[in-house]
Amino acid sequence: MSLLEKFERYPLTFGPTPIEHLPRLSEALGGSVEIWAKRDDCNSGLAMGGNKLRKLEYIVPDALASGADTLVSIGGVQSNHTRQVAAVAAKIGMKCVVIQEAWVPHHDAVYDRVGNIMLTRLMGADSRLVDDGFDIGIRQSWTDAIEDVERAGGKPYAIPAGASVHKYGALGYIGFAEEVARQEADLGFSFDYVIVCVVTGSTQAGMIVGFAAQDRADRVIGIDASGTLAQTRAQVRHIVDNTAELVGLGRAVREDEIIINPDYAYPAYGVPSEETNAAIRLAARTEAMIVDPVYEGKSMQGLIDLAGKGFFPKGTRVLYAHLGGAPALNGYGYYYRNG
Ligand code: 5PA
Repeated sequence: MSLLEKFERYPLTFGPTPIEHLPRLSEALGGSVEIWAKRDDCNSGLAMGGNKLRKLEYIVPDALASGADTLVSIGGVQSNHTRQVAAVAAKIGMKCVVIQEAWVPHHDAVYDRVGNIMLTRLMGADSRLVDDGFDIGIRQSWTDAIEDVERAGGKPYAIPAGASVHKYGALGYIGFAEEVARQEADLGFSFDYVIVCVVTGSTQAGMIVGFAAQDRADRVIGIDASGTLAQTRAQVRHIVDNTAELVGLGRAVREDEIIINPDYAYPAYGVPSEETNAAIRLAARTEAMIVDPVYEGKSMQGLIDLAGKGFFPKGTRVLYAHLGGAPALNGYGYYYRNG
């Protein structure tokens, strides 16, 4: 039985996302483990999709019921999240204000004009650049924007960074865990590990609660891309506890069921290392699977490094959760000008 039965879902995605085998990447990593990907990057026709749409499916009913006319959210300049909030606002006929903070020390001249932020503006969102640095918590600039909308006579509906500390923010990724179990039944085998990028936390937290119901949450390997491990881990813990309670998991999630590897976030949030860029190129050249320098490139780097170190026993099957994010590549064109 689904943990999500009592929750309303507003469809924003195409439905279950494909799981595909990546034979050339598996071979390039030595051939002793099978690498598969679950393509949440291809989950929707709304502005190129991504993990936030899976989350927002459980938030939109609450936004509609609240009588709001404006979605208000926050992220970095190249935030995928704010792009997806802007997409949802356009789709459901609401206005949208998004605060874009200077989270990343990156100076490509077109950084604030291409990729995610361009799409956000194209969809009619009021995108406001502010100077504050990286932080996954609740921000003054966001609460200011909410008050701004109220002062102008609007009715805001507030969505925190990554939709993560919203009470329904992790439900979508419980759905992911349940979907994987159904797909495994069709495939005739189970995955041994899931690799997922973690920053604001509700993607992995939802997976942890969903897979805890299947007693395999510790097989979800979070790859931190925030560079602020303690805060990200605390936020995942908090979301896991609230969500487990909300859905009636029926038991507490143990500390050893929350796995977050901090080794690939360097040199900083939003800045790819040489190894991140090598991972991006390898995924592109073996499978034409495009990952970004901020999030998925780092979890791909983690997958490659862990496979190389023999972390996954021979013969295991690893499911890489591809959460989207490719539009940000446009803001990093200088790195990839020669491929
Ligand atoms: C993001 C987040 P969580 O924030 O749920 O941990 O997900 C991490 C993540 N992959 C992984 C992609 C492509 C993501 O976009 N993006 C944020 C954004 O503002 O875009 C919330 C940080």
